[in-house]
Amino acid sequence: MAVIKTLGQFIIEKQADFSYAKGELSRLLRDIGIAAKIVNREVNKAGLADILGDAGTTNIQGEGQKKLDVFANEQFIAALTSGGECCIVATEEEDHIVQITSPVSQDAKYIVCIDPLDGSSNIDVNVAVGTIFSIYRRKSTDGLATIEDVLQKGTDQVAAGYVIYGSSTMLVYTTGKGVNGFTLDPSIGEFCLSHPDLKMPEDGVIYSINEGNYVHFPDGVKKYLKYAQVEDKETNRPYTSRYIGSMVADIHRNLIKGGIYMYPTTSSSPNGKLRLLYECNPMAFIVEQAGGKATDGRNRILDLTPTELHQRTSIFIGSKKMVEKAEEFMETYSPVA
Ligand code: AHM
Ligand code: MG
Repeated sequence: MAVIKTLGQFIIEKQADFSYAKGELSRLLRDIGIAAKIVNREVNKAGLADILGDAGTTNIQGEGQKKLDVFANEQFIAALTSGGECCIVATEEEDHIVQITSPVSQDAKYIVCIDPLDGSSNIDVNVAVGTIFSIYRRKSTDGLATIEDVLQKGTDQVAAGYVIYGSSTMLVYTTGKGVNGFTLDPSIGEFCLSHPDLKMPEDGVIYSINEGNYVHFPDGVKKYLKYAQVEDKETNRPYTSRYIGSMVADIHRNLIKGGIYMYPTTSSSPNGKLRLLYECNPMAFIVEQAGGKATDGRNRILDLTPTELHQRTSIFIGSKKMVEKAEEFMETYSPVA
């Protein structure tokens, strides 16, 4: 009989990899895993909202029903606050950083950037959504940690991961030593190692982009899309188009099957739509660790310098060869002015 390895067991086994950590990072990852299970429970019940009470209404216990993205945000902040290993949470849901000032947490070593529920517009229609997180070591050595501790480059991440609430729920993470995926077994309530040492195919045939924005795309992207749609047996074209509209789900599929996900600049979002700190950097770290590539069309995502909390960037992420081909088109047809 195959032996099941839970996320908790796996994290403890891997603790030896962190020469600098004394279990804090392991505890932080475990806390995120626990919060993810609670969010999963609520996401699973989302379709019952009309029966149990909609957002903004009052439930039977007299408590207000919360929108799921607000619920997820509170859940992760609560888990990170009570865990004592994190001094700042930077989240998509809050305009400013959340400093955790309790005596145990204010000197904690780690910073967490998180998108608690990405793709939340998909919830109402029972389509996969996700959580994305990124962990940095605090740089400052005294006083309360500040925004400067948060504005670190993607290359400084010590861990990153995502949770996909899909047809099954998975947690995928990296600490810079490869990528491992865990599937939630609802019967025992544990994330179990199901995808050890995930590797992304070097090439693929799937492209994921909101093609409705075509007229607003840079010429490099328009030409790449035409390239993707031309028949050529040798390079398996035309490619297949798949776009869920949940970054986690689109990238997760491409990570396993091979493919490219693009959210370029558009004329209405001249800096791109997706956020560097809690969407692009963590996904870029995971994809690179799996052998893929992530750029803004020209520069490596992980090398970008963040200057503000909710900074946006364009992103081309996925199988190495596909991203390199898209970059070639950007260089030729959308050179830097
Ligand atoms: P959100 O953080 O408001 O949920 O937006 C992020 C999402 C991504 O998950 C997804 O890939 C993208 O936005 C979809 O955007 P669009 O609807 O413009 O295609
Ligand atoms: Mg988001």
